[in-house]
Amino acid sequence: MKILSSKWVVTCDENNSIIEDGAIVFSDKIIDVDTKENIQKKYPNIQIQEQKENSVLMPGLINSHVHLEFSANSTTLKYGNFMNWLNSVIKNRDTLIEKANSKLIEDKLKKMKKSGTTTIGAISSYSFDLEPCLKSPLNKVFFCEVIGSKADMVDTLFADFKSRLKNVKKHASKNLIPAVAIHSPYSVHPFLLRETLNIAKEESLAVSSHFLESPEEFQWLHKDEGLFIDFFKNLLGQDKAVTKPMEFLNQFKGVEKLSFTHCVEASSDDLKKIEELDATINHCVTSNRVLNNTKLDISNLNNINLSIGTDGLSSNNSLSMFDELRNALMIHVDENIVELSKKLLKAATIGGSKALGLNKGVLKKDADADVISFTLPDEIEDKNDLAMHIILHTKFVNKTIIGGEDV
Ligand code: MCF
Ligand code: FE
Repeated sequence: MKILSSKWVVTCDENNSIIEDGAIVFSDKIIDVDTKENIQKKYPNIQIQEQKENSVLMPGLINSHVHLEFSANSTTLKYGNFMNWLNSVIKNRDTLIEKANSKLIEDKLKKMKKSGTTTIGAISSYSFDLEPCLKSPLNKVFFCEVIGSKADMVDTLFADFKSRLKNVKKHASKNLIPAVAIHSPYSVHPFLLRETLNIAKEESLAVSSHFLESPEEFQWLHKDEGLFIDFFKNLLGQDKAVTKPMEFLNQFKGVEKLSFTHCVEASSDDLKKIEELDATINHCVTSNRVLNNTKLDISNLNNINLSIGTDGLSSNNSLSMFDELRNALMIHVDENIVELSKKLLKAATIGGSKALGLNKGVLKKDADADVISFTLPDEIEDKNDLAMHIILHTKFVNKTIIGGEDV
């Protein structure tokens, strides 16, 4: 059992409680959270490790959507328009994937840890990121991706998906959890969609899918029109979308741990359905800005759970969650910055935990003890501004605890 105390303990619980001069007691799970004074009285024989002046303790950040295999990209891919990006991915994919060797991915994972991330939802297209993930102390929900809309390819693609999933299952542990990623409604054949979802439902695996990320995708899925026409005709000999958005969403009924990434072009009916499915929206604000110049209307999500993902370096210049949170603060200009900051910190912790089906992201009795500690540059005038200052000023953490262990 260990005790840490800090000037500020940000719990990220349902009441957004912040404890000034607080402390946490934990082993692999959180045992108690209270003021330092009360903790001292309750556990008089345990030494308290005091954090520095102006320190913050909070749950480790959860990056619910990242493509590590695309980590070699910095200046190669085209931004500004989704079709240009997609064509540039197709052109450069092989070179980029080859460049992203285990060493490079290991290095990115270390940087993610240093910038406050303790858990990732890793979207894996080929399992080339499995080895570095296994070496990293971060918690990984490892999503094996299925992609392919051509009917004559589905058997091969399904077999390949099953063999990747089987291999990930061999390495499953407390901090590596196998899961299923559906690439998107436009790129996955109905057979693959049904069969992979059946596996996920039978085995209670978390599922995540990209959904309605660009205006081009919207036009193609709803009307078989727009810039996707040429792409599908030339590359795949297809003239119609394989699944309509609502048909697609309906397939996910019965999936327990479910998230949809982007959703910037989702209709109000789609959003209603996402809420009914009790699914999360993975919000990737930087990716949406650089690929399409679109943004999710976060004021219009009703009770849909929100989580934050950086997406990959294929659509971001950073895998740091604090960088991503700062971008979100700057992009959502219509929101009150103080309230938005609170909402974003919750999305980056407890929101991500729900998306991935975990028991983390909150400093509360019985939650997993995944904790970060860092210091603010100066004293806080108003406690209500704490979340905002955390987002504005934090780049790196001083301490990372995962499952109760210093890592
Ligand atoms: O989320 C972004 C943009 N939307 C879709 N896909 C990806 C993103 N970043 C990487 N990808 C990957 C995806 O997993 O791109 C590949 C897929 O394997 C090719 S998309 C034709
Ligand atoms: Fe993505």
